[in-house]
Amino acid sequence: MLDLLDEKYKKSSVLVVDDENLSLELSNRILSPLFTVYLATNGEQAIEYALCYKPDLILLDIMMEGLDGTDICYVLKSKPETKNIPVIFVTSHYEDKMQMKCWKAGCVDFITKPINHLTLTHRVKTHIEHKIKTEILESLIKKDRLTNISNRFALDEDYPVAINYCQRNLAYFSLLMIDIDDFKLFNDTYGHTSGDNTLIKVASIIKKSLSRSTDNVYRFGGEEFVILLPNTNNTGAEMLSKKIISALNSNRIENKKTKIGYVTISIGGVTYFSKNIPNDMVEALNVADNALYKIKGNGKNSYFI
Ligand code: GH3
Ligand code: MG
Ligand code: MG
Ligand code: MG
Repeated sequence: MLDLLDEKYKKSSVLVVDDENLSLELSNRILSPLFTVYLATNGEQAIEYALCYKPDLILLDIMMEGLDGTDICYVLKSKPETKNIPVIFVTSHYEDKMQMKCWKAGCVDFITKPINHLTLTHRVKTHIEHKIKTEILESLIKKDRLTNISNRFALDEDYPVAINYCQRNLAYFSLLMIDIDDFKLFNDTYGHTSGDNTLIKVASIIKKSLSRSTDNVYRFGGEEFVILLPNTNNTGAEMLSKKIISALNSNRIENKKTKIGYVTISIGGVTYFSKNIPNDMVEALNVADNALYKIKGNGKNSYFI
């Protein structure tokens, strides 16, 4: 994790927003030896640059023509792309009423003008480090350690987001449950470490078969995976199932004690239309699991949706 922190820290950037060129130049001189620095002189430019460059921190002047600092902060905090970027207000106006307005707008800190070189450097460093650590931790808790794909925690988080769009718009939604066939036999034949390596391979084959950015695969449990497919009807879900099964079959990972002789998977799925998509994921999982059960009893290496 420390390596990752180091790497991200070296690439971090700061957006400085101030309508006075002298202040901008001073901050730029202090920060540019350490970070990539973007400079904006008004609110519109600040929002545009924040959306475009996704800086790791924003230093925001309060008193400006047009949109002032707190207005800008409210806009940034309302957009999903910029809401997690920490904002530090840089100001000479520090009375309580103004301070409260800034905290309410969502800032993480203040720096007073005239700017002190050491305070600016260390406040910025501290907040950037904190932001990067939070991002790393957030991504780690959502990843399965073995296969490096999303885990069940991520599935719980992503399901409501995935179905929301489809429920509101007249869109289909499909969910697939994948289970490796005769995997206990594989472990018994080749050992647990080979089993782990096969899980990694299967996860990667499934992931590579997904073509849309909104499709995602999760490790659900031991040798079980779940795929969420927003905007996908029954035909689409069947096409993808076929694609994954044939991708795995063409890899011919040996599982010699089975009838077919290599590792296969079975897929059970469910498709819903718009308002019919259940808010409770367990409902969809149960239907997919029942479909999977049918395939297991029907010779495996196939799908049923
Ligand atoms: P079926 O075709 O009916 O799915 O049979 P199966 O043997 O795959 O199913 P079962 O549920 O009986 O066994 C699943 C096996 O998956 C049990 C366990 O040995 C293996 N397994 C689960 N998680 C892991 C893991 O993280 N690593 C390894 N190597 N094996 C695992
Ligand atoms: Mg100003
Ligand atoms: Mg299983
Ligand atoms: Mg199995």
